[in-house]
Amino acid sequence: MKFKKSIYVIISALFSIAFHYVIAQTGFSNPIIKGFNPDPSICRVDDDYYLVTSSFEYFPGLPIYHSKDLVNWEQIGHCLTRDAQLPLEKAAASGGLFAPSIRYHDGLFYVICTNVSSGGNFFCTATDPTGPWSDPIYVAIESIDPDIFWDEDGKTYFVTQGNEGIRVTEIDIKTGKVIGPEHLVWRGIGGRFPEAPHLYKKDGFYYLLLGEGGTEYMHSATIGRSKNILGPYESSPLNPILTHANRIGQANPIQGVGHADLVQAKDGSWWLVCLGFRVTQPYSYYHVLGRETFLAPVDWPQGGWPQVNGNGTISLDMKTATLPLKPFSKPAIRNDFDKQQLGFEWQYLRNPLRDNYSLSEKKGWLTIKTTPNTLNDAKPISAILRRQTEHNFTATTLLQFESSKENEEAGITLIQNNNHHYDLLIIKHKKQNIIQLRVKVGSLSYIAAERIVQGNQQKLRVEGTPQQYIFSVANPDSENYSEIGKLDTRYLATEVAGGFTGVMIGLYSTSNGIPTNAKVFFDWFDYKTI
Ligand code: 6LW
Repeated sequence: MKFKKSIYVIISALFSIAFHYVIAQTGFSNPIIKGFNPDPSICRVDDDYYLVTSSFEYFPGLPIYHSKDLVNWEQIGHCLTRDAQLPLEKAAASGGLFAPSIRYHDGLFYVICTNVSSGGNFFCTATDPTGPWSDPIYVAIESIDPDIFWDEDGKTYFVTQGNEGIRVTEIDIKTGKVIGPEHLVWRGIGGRFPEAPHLYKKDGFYYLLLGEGGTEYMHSATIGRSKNILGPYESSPLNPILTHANRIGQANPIQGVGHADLVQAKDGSWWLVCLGFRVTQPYSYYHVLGRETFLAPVDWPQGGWPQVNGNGTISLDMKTATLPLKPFSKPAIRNDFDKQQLGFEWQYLRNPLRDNYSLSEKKGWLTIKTTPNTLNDAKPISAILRRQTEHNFTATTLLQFESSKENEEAGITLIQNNNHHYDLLIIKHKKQNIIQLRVKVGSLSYIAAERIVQGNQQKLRVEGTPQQYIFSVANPDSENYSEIGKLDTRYLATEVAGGFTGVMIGLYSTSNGIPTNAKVFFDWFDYKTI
């Protein structure tokens, strides 16, 4: 009997080792969500993971992603899809929605966020993370980076950033009403901008995870713990538990890592999602893709401190065992505009002028009506935009432009914000169609190249490399692209343009200040990454 039992123990141990090395897969690539997707927050419901990132002045707001394995993610919707939920009229570039948090409690999903341009802190709820989400329930606490923590005694706390440190305040979860005093609970380890708080309870301790150092090259994640939710919090001896602002991080192509959230997988393993940015090359100190979402394994022994990926750094090529991988199918390169709605990847700048877009007016084409507002205005414009997700990409569109007026133009733009964009456009001048490559970098604005083209249809193409964007055109039936010009990527970098977003690729039309309501048609849009 004893012998049988030990054979059984040995066989199951062998199975578990085989599972670890054979079934659990080894290695994954970072970032897990590419292009402008900062401030990630994550929650798990059984075998499913949900993640939300910030979206600033873009509409709809707060993309929501789903995964079965933490490595492969698919967007399933947005939290804020109705104008009433997301007023963005007053949102300048990088205004609007700051860092969100996503939580699941008692059968309800919660997204907690701040609209810094209107209304402040709020949370929304949904029974299904694909939506619909409730209207915002506002919470009268001035701050950013809010989270909600449900304590075991039934009390609910709003956890937020504060200039002095992290604050914890009891609220009524039904109404959002503040029902207790604000407590400053921890200042972190002394880095600038203690923010991005998330609170967890484990092994009898409250753990408070922070971002510190600001969201640039000094960024980090730190953690403290306390037996009492209101503190005092003791700093981890491993702090900062994540940063590249040190010697081992100095040559890393990922910089600015910080602003993190923790999640425990069903198998008991712990993981961290965080933001970081890929510089255009090591030591270049320019990034154009915005802050993206990264994943790292966490070792968190019982009663001990969490340790991120061994030494508190992450890499593009992560050599670590993952959960069994469940990839999604890859998105198609071509968007033919033959569906009734645009895909989740498309965004508007501020609340959309809905009458200006149609997918049915000219079948199989996207119709965009011009507005007087231009790409230089911090206003709603006539454009659909998607993230640049890799340094190396090709974006191409076929456009039909039938304007007879000199104030009307349409084209493809690479836009970091309304003061920093490169536009490849078609415009009428002396009855001729002219292609222009236009630069807007702060107070500098000029036409870098121009050329007369024949006919009303043109293919416009942008190729991206880490250092340059290459702009070219071709006739509708030709694959023979002719180069219009090259521009440096660095002048669209966050280090030049400022702000919290990343480069977006847009299809747009404008009537340059004069209300004319012309129409421009886009047949398809190809986006290919290399
Ligand atoms: C966000 C703050 C931050 O609210 O940047 O990286 C701000 N961290 O936590 C905007 O994303």
